[in-house]
Amino acid sequence: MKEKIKRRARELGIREVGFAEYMGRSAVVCLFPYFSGYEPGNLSVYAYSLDYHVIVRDKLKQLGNYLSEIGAETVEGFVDIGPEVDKNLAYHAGLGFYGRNSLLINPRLGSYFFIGYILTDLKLEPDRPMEASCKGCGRCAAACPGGALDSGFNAEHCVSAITQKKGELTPEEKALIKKAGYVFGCDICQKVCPHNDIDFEPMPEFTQNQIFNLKSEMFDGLSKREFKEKFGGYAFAWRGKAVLLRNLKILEE
Ligand code: B12
Ligand code: SF4
Ligand code: SF4
Repeated sequence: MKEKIKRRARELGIREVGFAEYMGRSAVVCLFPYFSGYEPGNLSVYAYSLDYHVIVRDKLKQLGNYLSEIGAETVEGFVDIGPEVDKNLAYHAGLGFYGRNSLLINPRLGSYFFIGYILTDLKLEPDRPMEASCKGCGRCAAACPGGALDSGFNAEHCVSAITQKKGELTPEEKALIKKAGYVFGCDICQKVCPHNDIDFEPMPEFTQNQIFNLKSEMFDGLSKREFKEKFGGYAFAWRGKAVLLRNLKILEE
């Protein structure tokens, strides 16, 4: 049955699938590679395409339909807001190992992928965690502008987290955004990682409708409704216009 599920997943463009156990249910865990190259601009690569939540959920729905066809009574798909930490489940499903940069790394894909999973009542033998491990070169920690990887992972010093924070930022936080040069997200600890020195095809869905660079004038004068209509389909819009304009002001000063 696992092979049948993997075959259907491949037909849907999902090449990396693993199986784990979660609270008495089976988890079908899938990786969604999104790296389409670095483009000049102030967005991190994961924010170039239309919102990954929508793309991943749609793929999981299609795979879930197949699970129902082969006898599943319960099928629930999750990305980002499920009951388990996504990386943890993918790790236990044998899909990768933890990098010092705190991300999950897959030997064939590096770290530029999203994780989504389906919880189901189908009885599927769990896979085992991978033996491989991060090269431990320390380049990610050395390159991190906020020192967020000096000891474990400290989200308070992570530029990706700061760009997504609402409200007024401290002078230190503003300086970090300026130093890193990102208006949304941050790729620095992935850019320097040797595990990402590989070639692979991203899923085509992540290469369409891309935006690489934001400017204040794109949002100035837009009402909330207009902003939502124009940019609501992108992950960078989820914290709203004010957060983006605040970050852009820091970068454009
Ligand atoms: C909140 C969040 C963030 C916050 C982090 C807050 C925090 N405190 O961790 C911020 C905004 C900083 C963030 C940034 C990014 N994120 Co994020 N984020 C999430 C989210 C939604 C939840 C993470 C969470 O709550 N963790 C809670 C803590 C407790 O979990 P944890 O730190 O991972 O540790 C647990 C396990 O992983 C495990 N564990 C940790 N280390 C180790 C080591 C070993 C050896 C073992 C066995 C276990 C283990 O034990 C812990 C307890 O369960 C996840 C999706 C999800 N629901 O899981 C995406 C997710 C982790 N993010 C993702 C991405 C892509 C990013 C960015 C690259 C985006 C960007 N370009 O800016 C950056 C990377 C920053 C970095 N260096 O990690 C992807 C990662 C894919 C991957 N290859 O790993 C995820 C999985 C989203 C997805 N569905 O694909 N993120
Ligand atoms: S995403 Fe950027 S700020 Fe966050 S840990 Fe990686 S390099 Fe540091
Ligand atoms: S940069 Fe080096 S230490 Fe950091 S995650 Fe990659 S291999 Fe591991």
